[in-house]
Amino acid sequence: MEDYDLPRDALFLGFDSSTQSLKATVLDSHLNIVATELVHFDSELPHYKTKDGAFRDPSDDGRIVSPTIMWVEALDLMLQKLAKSGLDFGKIAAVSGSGQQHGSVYWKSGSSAILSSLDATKPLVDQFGDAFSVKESPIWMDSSTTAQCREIEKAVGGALELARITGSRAHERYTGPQIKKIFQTQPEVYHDTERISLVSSFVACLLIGAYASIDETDGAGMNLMDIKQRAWSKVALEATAPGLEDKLGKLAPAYAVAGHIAPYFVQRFNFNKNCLVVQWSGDNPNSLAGLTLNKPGDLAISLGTSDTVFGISSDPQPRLEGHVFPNPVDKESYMVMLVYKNGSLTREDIRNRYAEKSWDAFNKFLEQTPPLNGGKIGFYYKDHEILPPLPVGFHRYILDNFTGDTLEGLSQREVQEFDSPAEVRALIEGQFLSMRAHAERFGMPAPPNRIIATGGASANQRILSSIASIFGCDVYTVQRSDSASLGAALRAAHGWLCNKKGGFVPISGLYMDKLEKTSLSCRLAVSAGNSELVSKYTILMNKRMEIENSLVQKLGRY
Ligand code: ADP
Ligand code: XUL
Repeated sequence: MEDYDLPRDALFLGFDSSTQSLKATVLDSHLNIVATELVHFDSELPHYKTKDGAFRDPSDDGRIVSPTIMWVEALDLMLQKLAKSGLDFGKIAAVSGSGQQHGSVYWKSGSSAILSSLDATKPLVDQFGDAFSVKESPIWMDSSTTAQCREIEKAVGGALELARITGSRAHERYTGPQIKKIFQTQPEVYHDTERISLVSSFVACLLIGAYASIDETDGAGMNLMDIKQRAWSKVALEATAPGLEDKLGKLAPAYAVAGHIAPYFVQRFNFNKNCLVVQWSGDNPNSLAGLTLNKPGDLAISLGTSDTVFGISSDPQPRLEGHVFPNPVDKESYMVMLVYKNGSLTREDIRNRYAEKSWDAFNKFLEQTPPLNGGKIGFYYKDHEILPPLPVGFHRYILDNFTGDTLEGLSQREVQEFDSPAEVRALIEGQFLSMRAHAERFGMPAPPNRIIATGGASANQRILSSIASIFGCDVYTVQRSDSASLGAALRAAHGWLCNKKGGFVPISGLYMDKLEKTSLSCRLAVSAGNSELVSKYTILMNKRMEIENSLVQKLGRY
């Protein structure tokens, strides 16, 4: 048997540069967590005045950005915090990371010189003030590029053709449409940009002191990469902006080494000069790694700022809905995913409006109300939704005489409001009925073999119970809800091992036969709901989809 052991004293560091915070997880060579840390943008870097890590531009509908330099200062602060906690940086054999997907960073011409000559006596934030041609990075929540999406789809031969090539039809938040908007609205800024990074590859640039590649998994979130070839698609590049390939640089597999840690970190924090920086990737792909998802029947549900559902597939069929990415820890298989913009922030909004701003009150309402909510159905879009593509707005319906036994003859009435407990249940049931319906339509397993839940809201047992009842399967959780930074630390170890072996090795070699003894193990949180209730939810789900389809016809954005 191959020797997949990691050096006994070695540590592996994983970051997650997410929407609301920067997180870190450190694993030892037995894959046990030895340190975690978090920098919350709004509260710990208040001078940027972000709300939930971003700015919503009141003058430009759907424009949502984050100050790029805030992510740099967050790294300064994170490293200080880790140093204070006593972490011995000298033992870190490899670092990797995760970034919110799709967000982009625009390096001004000449900035590679800044990266390669960092002054270890100064914080990073003091050295990158003038490095970006666009100071506010568009992030995944942005929905201001509908026109560019339609133009790109038209130029490549239609939405389905673009999905077939790149894994997704054009989506507003995807990086290609974002780049096209910058090229069209600020051509001089586009021309003064020497490199475009994703949030993930951006932080890797800081760590290696040079431009890091975009990895082949997060690269699939741009509408620019051919997912089968794992190379930039000429037709998609041409449909987006001129001279783009040079600005993107080369792609690299997620398990490849981006470079050695820059001397800056060796001098300032005593990193070992041989410490490897493994390619960074997107947050959902890193979660896939951290949850050790490797069976086609398993699904993961991530309840972070966005809600996502994802699984693996060996023969994915890209469609108008959903996304296909190469699996970041496997050379053959793919990751399939659906994404909702109205995740945790919308749950917080409903909690604040109807449940005294408290999760306890929110959960009490879930306890007090019956499953199926007496036929009360809600659609809650605090932000423009991705799935379905509906604009901001709340819509509520009551199904008269709903028993859950038949769809036949059910009619709905639109109402202005429910009582507070019913609002909370309508939100939660609505979110997961929609997720189940779209997952089934996308060809994900129904029912799944099991669901592994992660992300901030997976700490809420009541929400997990609703998921188990609606999907009709067991729900598991992992030891910590930040599976993206955990996955990044695991990928750091994987990249380190691939480098040592001189080529790709299966990641399962790292934890095979010992998963239970590592921090990667998961536990049963809620058992599957009873089958009678599951079939009633199926009726409610089908009715909900009927109403959703008519809302999309009336108000839909595509
Ligand atoms: P991201 O990584 O996208 O920044 P996280 O995975 O850290 O987000 O999740 C943050 C969210 O978790 C918060 O916005 C909050 O609403 C949610 N959250 C935390 N605890 C609970 C809870 N007990 N019930 C429901 N949601 C929760
Ligand atoms: C994925 C997506 C979000 C972001 C932020 O397509 O837009 O899940 O990755 O978490």
